[in-house]
Amino acid sequence: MTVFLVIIVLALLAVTGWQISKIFQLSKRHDADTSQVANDKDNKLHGILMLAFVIFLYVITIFCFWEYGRFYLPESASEHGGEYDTLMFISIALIMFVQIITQGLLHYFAYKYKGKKTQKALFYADNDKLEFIWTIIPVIVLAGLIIYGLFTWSDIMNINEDEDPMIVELYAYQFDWRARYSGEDNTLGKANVRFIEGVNQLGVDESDSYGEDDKIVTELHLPVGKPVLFKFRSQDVLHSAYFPFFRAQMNVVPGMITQFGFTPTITSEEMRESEYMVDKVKSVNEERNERNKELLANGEPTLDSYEFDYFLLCNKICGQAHYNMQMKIIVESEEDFNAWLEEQPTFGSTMEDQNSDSEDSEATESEEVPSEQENGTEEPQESDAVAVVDNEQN
Ligand SMILES: [Cu+2]
Repeated sequence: MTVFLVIIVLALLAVTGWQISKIFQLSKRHDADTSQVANDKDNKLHGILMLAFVIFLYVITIFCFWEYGRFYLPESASEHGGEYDTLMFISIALIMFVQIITQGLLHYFAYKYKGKKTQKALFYADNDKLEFIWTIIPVIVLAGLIIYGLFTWSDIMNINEDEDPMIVELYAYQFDWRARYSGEDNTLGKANVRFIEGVNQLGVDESDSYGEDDKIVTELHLPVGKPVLFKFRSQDVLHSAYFPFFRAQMNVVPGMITQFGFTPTITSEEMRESEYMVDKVKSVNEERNERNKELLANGEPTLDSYEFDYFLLCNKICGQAHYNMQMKIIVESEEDFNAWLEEQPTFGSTMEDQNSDSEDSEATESEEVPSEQENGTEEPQESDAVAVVDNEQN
């Protein structure tokens, strides 16, 4: 209803404006210049407007850098991140330099050579030398940027298998993530969505012995300074694994495995203590405190105070709760990591537990009738909905 009212008000305002402009035209004196051709006065006004516009652009650019520069990400927390940031910085610096000069010249010339009654434009067909210069300079600069970018790209994307990276699967589904560590053998067991059933949420193949020691977790822990190779798998639609603090992103595509590897260099604790993060957390908490005052006044529950953690996010709009798709990442020392991983149950033991549980419940079900299922209270298995998705892999 509000939208409808706003549209009506806007339409009425437009009609009013149009009517007022007509009144102005009618009320003009008869000897006024009604020609559609621009005169010297018009040209001067437009020349000044051209200059004013480029000055406005420069002012707003400087303001944005000044005001919003603090929203840049902090120093990269991965080994390749530095290379990535340098490439980004050089590209942006070059673009900024060229655009500031060319935009300035463009608008200045529009002002300087504005139309005058007494002046006639010079007919200047072409100049081979000039054209050669303004073609060859961008060609050299762009070729340099592209070659530099390609080298950086292959540096980042080519995983050095000699470094013996730790293999971790990241599994995306609507709307969450799971991580699967490959265990002692550093080899992931085969998986396929057709095997999804009960606690086997990722569809790991029970008959594959490599899968037995795999560990499936809801929180991603990484040892600092150790290369990790992620294998991405999607259960349903296209997702995108996005690690902003590690300068990494990879599409997660149903039916295929994509991969990306990096080496984390800054632990969660170190990042929390960095000057950048201390300031950021402080300002977030100040805002939350302000908000809490309002919430308290309204008798609503207040917000917790914020503490920094790395996050893995989904960067593809994959459905209604896409914004909710995030997984905490903890970068820690190798000892802490090993201690944590030690505590996680293996896939083999989880399946054993399920099998013995179901045997128990089968035994009790035959005694106690009716069971939950017959009452229709049990939720349908997720596997029913996804088993049709073909996700062959090895
Ligand atoms: Cu997603």
